Amino acid sequence: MRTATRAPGGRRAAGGAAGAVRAPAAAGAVGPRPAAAGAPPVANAGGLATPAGRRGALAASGAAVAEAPPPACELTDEGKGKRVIIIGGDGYCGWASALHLSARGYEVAIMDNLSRRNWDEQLGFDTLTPIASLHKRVAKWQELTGREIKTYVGDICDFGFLEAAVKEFEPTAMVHFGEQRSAPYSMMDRNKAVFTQMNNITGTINVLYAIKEFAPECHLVKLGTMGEYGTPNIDIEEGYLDVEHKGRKDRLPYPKQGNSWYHLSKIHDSTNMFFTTKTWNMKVTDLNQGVVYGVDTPETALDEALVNRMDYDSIFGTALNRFIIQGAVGYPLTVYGKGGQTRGFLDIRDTCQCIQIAIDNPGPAGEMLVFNQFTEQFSVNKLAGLVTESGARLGLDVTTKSIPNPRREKEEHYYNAMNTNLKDLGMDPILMSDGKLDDVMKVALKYIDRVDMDLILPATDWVSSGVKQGVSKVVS
Ligand code: NAD
Ligand code: USQ
Repeated sequence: MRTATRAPGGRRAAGGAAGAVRAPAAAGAVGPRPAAAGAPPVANAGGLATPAGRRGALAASGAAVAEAPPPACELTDEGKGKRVIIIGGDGYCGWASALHLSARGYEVAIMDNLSRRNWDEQLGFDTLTPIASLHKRVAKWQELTGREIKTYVGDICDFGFLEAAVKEFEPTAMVHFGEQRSAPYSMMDRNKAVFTQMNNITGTINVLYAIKEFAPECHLVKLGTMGEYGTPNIDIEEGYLDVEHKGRKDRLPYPKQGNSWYHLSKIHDSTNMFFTTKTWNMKVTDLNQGVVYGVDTPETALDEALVNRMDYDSIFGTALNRFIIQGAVGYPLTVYGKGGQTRGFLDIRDTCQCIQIAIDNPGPAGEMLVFNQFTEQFSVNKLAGLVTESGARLGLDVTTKSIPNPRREKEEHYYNAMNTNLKDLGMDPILMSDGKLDDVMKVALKYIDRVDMDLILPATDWVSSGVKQGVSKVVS
């Protein structure tokens, strides 16, 4: 049931029935604003700008950026009766998805060992946005919406922990985001390569056993990645390829060519799930997701305590979010090498939409579904161009600089990936080419004072990193 009635006083009282919740007025916002369409561009100071300098320059130029109005968050009951464990629910995609599902009436539990916060601590990184603790986040969500999100804090590599949680919560679906997901992190040294593969592959095998033993009807929705396919010189299909060889035909898993220990861990997961789906007659959907960008969803924008993470460092920051923050702060966009690297991208709000669609559409038991989860594909150069245009609309002068590529990857290549499965099930994409990047840029500007410029340059080289633990600076 969908309702759009505004709750009394603009906020929902506890109770969790359907309705709408609105964010309070953007009090306490930091950073430059409101905007000035057509305001003069701010000079870039040779790319050596500091956040404070940028803020000053913005103020002096008269360019000011209004925050986007917070969208209304609707509460509905459409997921009623479905019980979903979100593994990795304290992370970027998991947190947004947990709130999206809770707002729609799914009963949600978050399972997370908080390791991601710990890795940031170890490396001296911080998200651009100041994220609250998991416990504060879910308490605030319940206060605003009346909807409870249960938490299980623990490691899915610990089977005893996983078993107890699955037996208690009795999920009808598990969404598995809970992995070490950075390619550069996995390439930093041997320890991190081994850790990434152990964490990701062991965790997924444990989840498969937990479902088989304690929740055999549960549908596993697992996050894979478009990078599993690599960059072949033929079209990328959705999971499977029809092959004719020496007069015989078969439909085979699409060939995989990962380009980091991380991407390879995802390939191993896919192979393991393909095996158990057939062997144990399971319901499994593998989502090969592209690079995600953006920060706010209607749910996370409700309150500062619900804000999602937004990484811009060279290890966990992904290309587009990094470019947006670099553009906001006045740092030249760091295009690696020739910039012809082409990938699939999607807005964080579309990640949420896709997860809901995947949960609601399990395939037949014994047949692993594979969906390519991205909405648009762009080269890195094209992304830099889109961020430059967005900056110009906000009165910011954004420049780009090609820097030596720390990765070993094709910098010019054919790329044409299919993505019709989710659209056929009703996915309605939010396209960045519609000027939607401006809202993300405004979030970056709001938190501009938190940017640590030392985190921007790449720190992991695919070839020179080795057994010795540490970071090899490739650019000084
Ligand atoms: P993230 O690092 O923000 O979140 C991952 C979460 O999983 C973290 O909160 C972490 O603490 C938790 N976690 C990791 N190992 C765990 C374990 N053993 N037990 C329990 N919890 C564990 O990552 P994200 O960006 O939200 O990505 C989520 C998933 O989506 C990952 O599997 C990633 O590979 C995939 N993906 C992400 C992107 C992207 O652009 N962010 C793109 C494609 C695919
Ligand atoms: N790149 C730049 N400049 C930068 C950062 C990246 O040119 O400052 C380039 C990279 O060289 C690469 C491309 O942008 O060619 C994408 O890099 P990325 O860091 O955005 O993405 P990647 O390392 O592939 O990993 C991210 C997520 C990962 C997810 C993957 C989806 O961290 O969890 O699986 O995107 S995909 O790329 O489709 O495999």
